[in-house]
Formats: sequence, structure tokens, C-alpha cells
Amino acid sequence: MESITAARKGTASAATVAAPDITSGGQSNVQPQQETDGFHLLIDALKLNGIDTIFGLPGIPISDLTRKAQAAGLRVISFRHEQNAGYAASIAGFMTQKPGICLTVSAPGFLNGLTALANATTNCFPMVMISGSSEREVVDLSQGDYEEMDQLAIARPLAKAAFRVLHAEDIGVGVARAIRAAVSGRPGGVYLDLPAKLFPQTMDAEAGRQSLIKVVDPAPRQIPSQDAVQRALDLIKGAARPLIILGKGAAYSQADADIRALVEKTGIPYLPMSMAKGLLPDTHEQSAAAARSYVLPEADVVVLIGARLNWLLSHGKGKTWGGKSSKAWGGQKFVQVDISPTEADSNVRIDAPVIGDIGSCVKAMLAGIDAKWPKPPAEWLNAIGERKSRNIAKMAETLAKNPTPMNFHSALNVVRDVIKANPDAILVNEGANALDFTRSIVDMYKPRKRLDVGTWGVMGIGMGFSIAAAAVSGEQVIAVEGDSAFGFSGMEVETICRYNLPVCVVILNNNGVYRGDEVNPTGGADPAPLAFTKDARYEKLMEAFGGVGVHVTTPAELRNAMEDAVRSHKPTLINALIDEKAGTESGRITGLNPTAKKA
Ligand code: OXT
Ligand code: ADP
Ligand code: MG
Repeated sequence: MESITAARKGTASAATVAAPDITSGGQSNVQPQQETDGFHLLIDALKLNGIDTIFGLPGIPISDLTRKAQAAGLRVISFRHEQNAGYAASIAGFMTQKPGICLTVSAPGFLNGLTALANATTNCFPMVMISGSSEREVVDLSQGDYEEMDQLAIARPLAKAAFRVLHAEDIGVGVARAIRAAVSGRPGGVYLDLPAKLFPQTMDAEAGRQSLIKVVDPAPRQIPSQDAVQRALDLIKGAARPLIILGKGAAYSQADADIRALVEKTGIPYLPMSMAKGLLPDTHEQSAAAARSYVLPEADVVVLIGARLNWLLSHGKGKTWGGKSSKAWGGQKFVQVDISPTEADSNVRIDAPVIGDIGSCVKAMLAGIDAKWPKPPAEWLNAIGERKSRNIAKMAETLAKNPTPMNFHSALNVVRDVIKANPDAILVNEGANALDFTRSIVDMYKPRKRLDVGTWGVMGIGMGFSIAAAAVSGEQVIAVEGDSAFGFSGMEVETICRYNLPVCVVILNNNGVYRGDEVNPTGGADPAPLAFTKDARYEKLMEAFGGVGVHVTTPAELRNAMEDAVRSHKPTLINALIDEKAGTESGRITGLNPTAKKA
């Protein structure tokens, strides 16, 4: 097999190493050959493609890679658990449209990262997980190698694509294929398997340079057909009660100005999905977020832009949409703007699919919308306006209360004000009640500023997302966390402190999963399964690593602590004690939670 990689030498320590002249007992006048190795080829390939940050966790066989990457000018953020590094990489991909890179060791490290890779694929976030792996021939014969596992086979069903590189001269192609697969079309998570033996393989430095590929146009524009655009415009024009739904695909596309123009020129009310909040400011007069349960069943034509009709939209049918039973179609016609041609009809009939990248699709639609475009009927807009004002007034009334103990509303009223005063801050959010209340109470003002549990409703994204958001943007991050949610990635507060990141974690601490007042029905000594240690002092965790920890029990204390954090940009953890009886089972998705029949 070995061509130019024939000489497999020990670990190289410089970008290029002079190979010893073995041609004629050292007497030849052949020029010493400059060599490179797998470590440097990988680093060079990443840098060539504009990658500037690696999120990972070092160990055999990638420790030296992390050192050399840092020495070569890449930012290497070293985590305490691979899952958090993986979540960080995935959200960096969402924020930047460049694949986030996660680096792990073999078998257990790889598996720890795999949840995040699968989550990236599910959420359409571009990410490349690179894992070192064990010796192929030993793994293939199941001979019990150190951290033995057939990682490529295991990653394949969970990733958008998976590749393995065996020879140093193929690293350039491997990285190029991984990058292209992650960001082109519907973005997703890609796995790149690099066996330990690859890293110290050497080859001629010039041949190595030639083998690298700078990916040209990694996410090519995909222009929709004019027929499809016209079909969609005709349907929208004839609507009596049109509605636009913006999803995180729309946020990802970074077509912010054109999306706003489409909404404003048509005058159609819109509903932002969770991570599309802020694409237009939540205070925009066309936002129908505060009338969600009215507009979904009432709309007659719905334009989905980068949003799937999955569980978060009740599959486009059933009672949420005005259907007579849980699976019945509500009668809506759908336009779906999406890059994936197979997304249409996945749940209900899509009458006008517009397939292409959102930027190109929205531009093409705008070209067909002139100043004479009819605004939606006033009856529809007024009806929404009425529901909206009613809900907003009700919300304002609740937010104005100051109960003791503090509850979700009185605490989140403070977060709402702090975000309003700092619209560039990035809000990371997870939990159940802590998630759902934050989503409806805290307005967002700018695109891609709200990062949350996404399509899977996954707990554990909190600190990984926060670290990446701070590292990638340099902006203040505010992470609003349920106490259970925080526990999944809490150890990463050490990482936040180590890299001195401007992250303010606010734990809405109600002593448990959903609430903290459950008791063991047997009267035994064990606590109830959903209840945690009462009044746990989470803030001490941050203090342990040199950050600021604050324990608060009132909105006024919370406000002071948050304002200090935002002013100082210091790593801060605010343990906000709230009423342990304040939450409901599963938050707003109680209906999805099977419960045993009452005896
Ligand atoms: O129209 P109506 O009247 O219906 O009102 C709506 C809006 O119109 C209105 N609204 C407004 N009013 C006034 N003003 C404004 N500005 C406004 N905006 C909106 O408010 C309501 C609600 O609006 P919303 O939110 O838009 O509408 P709705 O109907 O809720 O939308 C439906 C959905 C489905 C789109 C929405 O609910 C949604 O996005 N939900 C996401 C839910 C989710 O993903 N949850 C997380 C998972 S829960 C569970 O699985 C948990 N686990 C298990 C577990 C998980 N997940 N992962 C792993 C790895 N392991 C285990 C665990 C362990 S959660 C959890 C921990 C929980 O405990 P914590 O301590 O962390 O958290 P606490 O609960 O706080 O204790
Ligand atoms: P949400 O959870 O906010 O409803 P989803 O994750 O369900 O959003 O949907 C995102 C959709 O956006 C996916 O179907 C994906 O194919 C699509 N998408 C992602 N990026 C682009 C893009 N650049 N152009 C077009 N569609 C995109
Ligand atoms: Mg809780």
C-alpha cells in the first residue's frame, strides 16, 4: 500500500522534517528531503479551509494533535466531556455556516461525542467530528486492541456522511469530503475516522501540500425553479388568512434582510419557531407569536421557511391545526421553502414546494412581489391583533407580580429586561419549564441569538453551546438553565473559567425535574425520582474555579447579579432559587408524556 508514505516513522515534531539521506551511506549529494506527517497535514487541511477553532478533548491518539494545532495558531478549546465539545462544535456550525470541528479519542471518547453528532444531523447543523481510532487490522479481527471499536460503522447511521482516511496522502481529500458533506445541501454532522497510525505517517512535504484541497464553493447556491416560485406566489396571493412560519433553517441561511423584506412586503403575519426568534425582532407588529394557538388552526395558506412539519408543529395536522381528530388534516395549504427535496409531503401534502437555498428562494419570491401586492385581509390581521394584545396584556399582568418565593415569571421578567438592554447578548436555554417560559417571556431582537434544545428537546447543550457562542462571537452569553438541565454539562463551568469566557449562567432552581416538591410515596429514605437536593448551592461550583457565584432569592437580587455579570463579562453563575411548586410536568408538552391510569 505505501507509496509515498512508505516510511512510517515516529512522531514528527515540526511542520516539515528533514528525512535522513539513506541512499548511499550518507555520501550522496541528493538534497535532504523535506517531510511532513499526518498531524501537520490534518492541521494544514483544516486551516486551508478556514477552520480556526477546534472543540475537543485530548488523549491517545490525539494529544499531540491538539498541541500542534495550538502551536500552529488554531484555537483549541479543551473540554471536560466530549459530548459538550460536540454540542459546542455543532452550534458553532449553526452560527457561522462553517462546520464546527469536534475532536475526540477512540471508542469511549468517540461514543461520548456521538450524541452531539447525531443531534447535529437531526437539527441540520454542520459539524465534523474527527476521532482517533484503534489499529484497523486488530479491530477487524476483534483481537482486543486498546479502545477497540469499529467507529466508522457505528457512526454511519447517525451521521450525514462518514469517512475514514488510512494514508497521509488522503487526508486532504478526507477533510474536503467531510467539509463539503457537512455544509452542502441540508447541513448535518459528518464523521471522520482517523486511525492512530495515520498521524505519524510521513510523506514528502511538497507532495503533501499538493494533496490538500481548498474546497471551492462548499455550499453552492441552489436556485429554485421559476415554476415552483410562481406556483407558491399564486397560492399566497389567493389566501384569505396567510401565515409565514420561520424556522431555524431560515435563521441558519443568514438571508436576514430578504426574509424581513418578504414578511414586510407581503404584510403576512409570521410565527417564529424557537431558534428563529429574533430573525425579525419579537416586538415586530407582524409577529403572531403571542397568538400561536389562534393562527395555526385559522390560517388557510401557510408558508414554511426552513421549518419542518415535525412534532414541534404537530405534524401539520390534528387539533392544533383545526383538524377534527388528532390525525385529521386541518384544511391548510402549504408552501414549503427548503433545501431538501424530500422534506415536502413528509407529514401532510405540500401544495407548493420551493426547493433551493433559502437565500435564493426568498430572493426569487421577492422578485415576483411588487408594490401592488395585496395585503392580507384586514379581518385576519385585526383578529390576530386582538388575540395578541389580549395575551400580551395577560402576560404583562403576570410579569408585574412579585410573589414570594420568586417564580419563573418574576425571574424571567428580569432576564427579559437584561436581554432588551443587551440585544447582542446570546441566550442559551434548556430545561422544561425553564425552557418554555423563557421562550415566550424573553423577546429576542436579533437573528441567531437564541440557541436551545432544538429538534430533539435534548438536555445537555447548555454549557457546550455557551462556550462555543462566546468563543465564536465574543459576545456576552446568558444561559438560562433548569437545575436538571444544567447538571448534564455543569462541569464545563471549569472550561468557562479556564478560557475566561463572558458567560453568565442563570439556574432557575426549583429543586428538581419539572418541580421539586415530590415525595417518595413509600415514606422510605430515598428521595422521589424527580426531586433533587433542596437548595443546592450550584454557585459554589463556579467559585471553585475562580468565577463569580451568586445566590439569589428575589428578582431585585437577580437583576443586580445579572447586570454585574454583563458589565464585568466575568464567568458568573447565578443560582436563582424559585418556588419548587412552580413548574408543571414536562412544561408545555405535558401531552407527550404518557402517565399510568389512575387506579
Ligand atoms: O396561544 P396560546 O394561548 O397557546 O399561548 C402561547 C403563545 O401564544 C403565548 N405567547 C405569548 N404571550 C404573550 N406574549 C408573548 N410575547 C408571547 N409569546 C408566546 O405563550 C404560549 C406559549 O407559546 P409557545 O411556546 O410559542 O407555544 P407552545 O404551544 O408551547 O408551542 C408548542 C411547541 C411544541 C413548539 C413548544 O412548546 C416547544 O418548542 N416546546 C419545546 C419543548 C421541549 O423541547 N422541551 C424539552 C424537553 S422536555 C423533557 O424531555 C425533559 N427531560 C428529559 C430528558 C431530555 N429532554 N434530554 C435528555 C438528554 N435526557 C432527559 C428532562 C430531564 S426536560 C428535563 C429536565 C427538566 O427539569 P429542569 O430542572 O431542567 O427544568 P424545569 O422544568 O424548569 O424544572
Ligand atoms: P425548526 O425546528 O426551527 O422548525 P427545523 O430544524 O425543523 O426548524 O427545519 C429546518 C429546515 O431548514 C430543514 O428542513 C432544513 O433542510 C432546512 N434548511 C437548513 N438550511 C437551509 C438553507 N440554507 N436553505 C434552505 N433550507 C435550509
Ligand atoms: Mg428544575
